Amino acid sequence: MRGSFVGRAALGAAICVVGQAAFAGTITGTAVYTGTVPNLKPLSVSAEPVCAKRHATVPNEALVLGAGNSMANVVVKVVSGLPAGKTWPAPTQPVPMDQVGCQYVPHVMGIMVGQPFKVLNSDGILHNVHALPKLNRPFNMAMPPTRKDATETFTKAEGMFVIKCDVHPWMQSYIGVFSHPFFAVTSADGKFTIANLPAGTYEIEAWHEKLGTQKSTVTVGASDTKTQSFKFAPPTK
Ligand SMILES: [Cu+2]
Repeated sequence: MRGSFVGRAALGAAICVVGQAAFAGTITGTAVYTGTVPNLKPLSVSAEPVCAKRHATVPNEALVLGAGNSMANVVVKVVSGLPAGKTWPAPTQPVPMDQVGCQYVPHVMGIMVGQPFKVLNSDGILHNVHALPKLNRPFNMAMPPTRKDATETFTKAEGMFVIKCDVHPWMQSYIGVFSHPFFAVTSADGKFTIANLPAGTYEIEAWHEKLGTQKSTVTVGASDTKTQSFKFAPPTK
């Protein structure tokens, strides 16, 4: 009988540990575009013969929509409400950004302070990766054809900033640097999920490169999933 009691106690402890991870708060939602869909012209890559062989143009990613006008490339992040003084270690797994057919892939990224940012050059041609942060140290890195990858890190949390190529002016991406892991970038389905939040009230912000930012306040309990969606449209004049 004693053995069985110990066994049950151990099982209870195990469930408790699993419970802490599995039942933390989650904020999920969708970013949707509600304005008139603009006719964005593709961008010519004819200035770069190697890329032009692959494709004459690349999509203009200023607004990337999915079914029902769900929005890709929206960054949703927690801006306040996290426990004061708590820190989160940076993942050792890099955030990659490739240069493919004279286009940055992905177009929008989030990364943690100290996490490796790995820039790849699948094109095998000269690119120049020019990051333009205001708080972090800007870098301007030539990637000749022989340089297949390069790694940088960012030392300070900072809102979204531009990375561009000085050789191919149509190449542009955006990255934000976070001191915590509570952020997400939407794919074309517009969906985001921020998981493992301690119970609390959070201010969250959704950002889009052309349509600005929106804020919302969401309260989650220790085992809650709350839905908060964002609608974007151009300002009416
Ligand atoms: Cu380039």
